[in-house]
Amino acid sequence: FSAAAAQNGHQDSKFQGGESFFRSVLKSMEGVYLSRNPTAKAVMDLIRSSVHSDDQICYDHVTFRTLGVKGYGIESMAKFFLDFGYVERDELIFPAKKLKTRWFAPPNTENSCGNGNGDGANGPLPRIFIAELQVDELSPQAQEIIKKYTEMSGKGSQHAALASALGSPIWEKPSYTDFQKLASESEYGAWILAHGYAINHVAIAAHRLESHLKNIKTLNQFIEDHGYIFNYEGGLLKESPDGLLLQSSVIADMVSFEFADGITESIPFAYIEFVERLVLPQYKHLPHQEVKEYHRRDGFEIGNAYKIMESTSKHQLARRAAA
Ligand code: OOG
Ligand code: NI
Repeated sequence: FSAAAAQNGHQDSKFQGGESFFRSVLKSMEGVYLSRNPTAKAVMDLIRSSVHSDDQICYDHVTFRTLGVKGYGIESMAKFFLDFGYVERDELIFPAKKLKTRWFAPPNTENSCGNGNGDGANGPLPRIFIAELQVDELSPQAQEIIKKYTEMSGKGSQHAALASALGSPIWEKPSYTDFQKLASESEYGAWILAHGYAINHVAIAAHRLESHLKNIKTLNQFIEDHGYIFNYEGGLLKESPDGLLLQSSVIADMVSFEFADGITESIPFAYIEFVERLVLPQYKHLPHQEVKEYHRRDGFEIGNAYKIMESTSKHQLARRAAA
């Protein structure tokens, strides 16, 4: 492994354990995401159908949302990934959203994107981004609602990966009243109450596509031309201060959800994101075919993330209703 990777803060971690099993779990999580979010699936199919036949979609990262109640937070979901060789990386704090997040770098496997090794969950392993709602900072009423559901789940949080792979929250369905009350204070919390450990979004690595769509601006335009509605919070393209991390997202799908008290309502589920990681200035001279993922801008950016997470907000979703 190269010195360049080390300089970039990239740790060389080896995959641990049964890779086929790990990928089966990841594929099940992906299956839940694709089957319940028709827009995410359609956008992926659109990209696949438009690029040349040997092109593949690589996932930049996969995101989960958790509740900051002891035993239910970031660590509950992280455990599965750490057990197979993922490495803990940076924490980001979002005071205005009462959120804390951490991301995890994937271990090395043989798969690289675009060479016939497989795409999606079969491709290069994605970064894992896990958010945690700081429940202690919410009102006593909101805390009470959340704790009612976490408590009824017993030891369920020890099986977060299983819950995600099955698409089944570890607690019983919320009542519409509880969901609404919590949503009025934290839409983020209400989302977790309804969907639990299901994948919140998958981000496609634009820079790993082979066609002209590898430029995120071209990709955004292409998808928008097909009628999909982007999250315009802070503008369509979210750009890190160093200019090297570019992100955008199509707003979440609405799904029909049957609450415990028999009420059925349409609520936001998952969304799809796009990421372009530019080559770091010190590797600008490298010929394109020699550029590896670790030569590119790594990590996440707080300013971008604040805007991306609005992809499930009422405010952004109203834009589709108006379109
Ligand atoms: C997380 C949003 C942040 C990113 O790539 O910065 C994010 C969320 O919606 O919970 O995914
Ligand atoms: Ni993301």
